[in-house]
Amino acid sequence: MLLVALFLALIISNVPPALAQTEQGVVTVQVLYHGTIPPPTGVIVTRNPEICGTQVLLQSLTVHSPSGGLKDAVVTIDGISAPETAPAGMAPNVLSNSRCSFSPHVMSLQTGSPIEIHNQDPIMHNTHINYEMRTFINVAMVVNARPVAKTVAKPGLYRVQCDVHKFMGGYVLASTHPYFGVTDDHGNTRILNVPAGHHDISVWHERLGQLQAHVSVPPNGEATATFEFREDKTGHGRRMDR
Ligand SMILES: [Cu+2]
Repeated sequence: MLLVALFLALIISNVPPALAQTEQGVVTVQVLYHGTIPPPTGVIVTRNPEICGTQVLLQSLTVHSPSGGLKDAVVTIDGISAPETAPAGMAPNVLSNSRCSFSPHVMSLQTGSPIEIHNQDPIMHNTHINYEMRTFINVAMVVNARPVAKTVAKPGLYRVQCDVHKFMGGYVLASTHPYFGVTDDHGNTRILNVPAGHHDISVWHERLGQLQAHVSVPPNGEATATFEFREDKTGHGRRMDR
């Protein structure tokens, strides 16, 4: 009996220790725009002006004053894999038709999780999302419609439009991993639980394009990155050809 116990103990001691939890840190990012802000484009509303208003002002650059913080830029760690321990069930990413616009205007999500389309307006919208020039989903959202969900399988850029109100637009950027963020009103975002080490990092903006940079994430620490888009097309960080 003692021998058996010893034998078992030997086997157990030969089992390699469980893989150590990868050390992680935080990446804090600020995205700035330096330059003049073009005037918004005015669009006369012909469908549902009673709800949407008679005119809509479209502005693709939302810049905080005086900091220059750029809203709705998507920051993504590049060349990184999703953690092996995937979360159990991915939360839906709610895309609302709200006051004749898409909320949020720009969304980032991880592949494998659903986009869940809602209609909060007392009028019909028709949400039409394209991926690489093809329809990903095209759905009429009547008044009080139940949410419609579809899982995003492929990474990349999805263009969101409404077929009823052509001025409504939005974007979804899908990554194969959870290391991304969308900048807030001040141009800030934080990416949590990033594996420690050196990473390429990029930012995408619907009008200004992409910039790349590099960060070194310390274990249990914080790395910061600042991206600067400039009107003259030079940028802090390497501008990628598009
Ligand atoms: Cu609409």
